[in-house]
Amino acid sequence: MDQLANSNGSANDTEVDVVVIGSGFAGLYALHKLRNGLGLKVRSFDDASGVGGTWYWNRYPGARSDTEVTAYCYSFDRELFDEWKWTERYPRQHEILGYLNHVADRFDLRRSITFGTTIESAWFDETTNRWDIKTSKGERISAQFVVAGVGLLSSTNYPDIKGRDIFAGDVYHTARWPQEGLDLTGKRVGVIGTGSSGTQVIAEIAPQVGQLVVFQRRPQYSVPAQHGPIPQQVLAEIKADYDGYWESVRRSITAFGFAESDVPAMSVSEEEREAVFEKAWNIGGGFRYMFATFGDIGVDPAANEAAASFIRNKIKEIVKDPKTAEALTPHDLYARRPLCDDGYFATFNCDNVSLVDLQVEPIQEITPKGILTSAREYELDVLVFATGFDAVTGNYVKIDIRGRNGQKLRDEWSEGPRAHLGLAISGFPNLFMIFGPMGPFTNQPPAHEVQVDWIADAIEHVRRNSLGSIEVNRAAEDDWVSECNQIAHSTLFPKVDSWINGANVPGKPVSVMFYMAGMGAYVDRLEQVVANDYEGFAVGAPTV
Ligand code: N01
Repeated sequence: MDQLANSNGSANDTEVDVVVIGSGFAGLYALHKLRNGLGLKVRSFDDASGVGGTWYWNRYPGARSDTEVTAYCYSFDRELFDEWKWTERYPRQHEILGYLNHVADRFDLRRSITFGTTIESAWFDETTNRWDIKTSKGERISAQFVVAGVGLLSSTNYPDIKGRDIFAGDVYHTARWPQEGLDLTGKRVGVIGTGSSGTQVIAEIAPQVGQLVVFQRRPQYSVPAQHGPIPQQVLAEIKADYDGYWESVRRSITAFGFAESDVPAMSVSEEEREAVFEKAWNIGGGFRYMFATFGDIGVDPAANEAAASFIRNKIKEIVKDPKTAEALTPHDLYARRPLCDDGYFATFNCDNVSLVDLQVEPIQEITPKGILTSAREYELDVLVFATGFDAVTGNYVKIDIRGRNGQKLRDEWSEGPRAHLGLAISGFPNLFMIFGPMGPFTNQPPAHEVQVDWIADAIEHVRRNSLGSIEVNRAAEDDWVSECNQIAHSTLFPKVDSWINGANVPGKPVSVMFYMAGMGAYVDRLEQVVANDYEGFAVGAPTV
């Protein structure tokens, strides 16, 4: 093993084949595939002090996957799938982090990862066709390829609310929760934000805290997760046809591992529709509710309204105080990332929980004592920002990435990101992204595997043919960007502001950032590019 360590990526190598950025689901698999699979010399970097990516950072109470775990794991190793025993259908953060640590050990990945180290810059050198990479520790590494698994939802978003620094209590962001945990018993806690993170943390901490004040800007549609053990029958079916199951995940729209519906919502009677929604409500899962009930909730306004109105009625049934129920009820399109929760709406029936509707009383400032809205001051001991992320592009633009002619990625994306197939950028040769902009809008782990496998094949293609570089053509990228735009605008998602289109971060260009034709169509396109000898990509001769 030591010999292997010396030959293909140890922490002292400054000249490597590949630098992988990040050690979450994406980065770990990339390291495994490229180092253990292709035998390349690889070094990985992570600013965290351990593996896990999003599951390393998001340690807030209630944090767990809301994708059923039978599709929220790796598929590349059947033994790994069989040996790891998940306890729940939607595992909690510590269990997923345990799994990723197990993967790091099982495949001997840690020795190639430098933790606690940020990649500060990556500049492409056209004379050598290599990337010159600088780290926060002052190290310089030369790599032929860079593979970025920096996280879609990782760069934290703190809203610019006056006074954050003068609050006398403690301030936390859900995605930077203290490793040692927090004792919130009896405390007066304010939570700003009611997305996936907010709804989870709110429902979880309500029973512990003294008082919980939820500051809500826009209400959310959410359905129950219906936590519980993994149905044994589901596991047995997967194990009986392991390859067939994963192939069906990769050929589906969402890659969530359930059967999606192609029935138009308006093609059935109202009674039937309600029964379908009721059944999905009882089975649980946000993506299931949106994609397994009917095939057109994301595209047809009438279908969307039917799904939305069912949730609105449920909120009215669950929340006892009519004024609170109304404030919690969304009236816009059901076209943000679909949520599921663990008793979120019922939490507002607890005596110690109150809702502040920021549309009625906006926040004016944070004071030393708490939050001052236009109506009053709320005194707090702890303030939690569940305000999400500078999604998709945030972690890329933090790095000083420069491609051909010193072109800065930040400038290239100043009016919104551009990329080909969610994994390559014109003008930035030998740089690959895992789940970069214009990638599929799907469950991530299966998509990571598909992309990493494709990237590994592309790298292998360059090396096998003794080429120096591979780079997407501007024209191919233009076509993909316009296709992504066209597809997205045939759905309802761009009509609602959210992180999906960059609208959650003030000043960020609002733009299409996903390929919304589904995973199956995406896989077809990746295969087509390879079948046509890397159509749309230019390969360059090596430099000597
Ligand atoms: O972030 P969000 P998130 N004043 O952007 C509010 C994944 N994820 O961390 O709705 C007041 O969705 C904002 O208000 P509004 C998942 O993909 C998965 O919750 O924009 N409020 C919103 O309520 C998810 O979609 C899991 O009006 C402000 C909230 O903050 C994605 O990460 C768990 C504000 C942000 O919601 C992001 O989820 C967690 C301001 N100035 C995350 N600025 C699971 O798998 C923002 N807000 C379960």
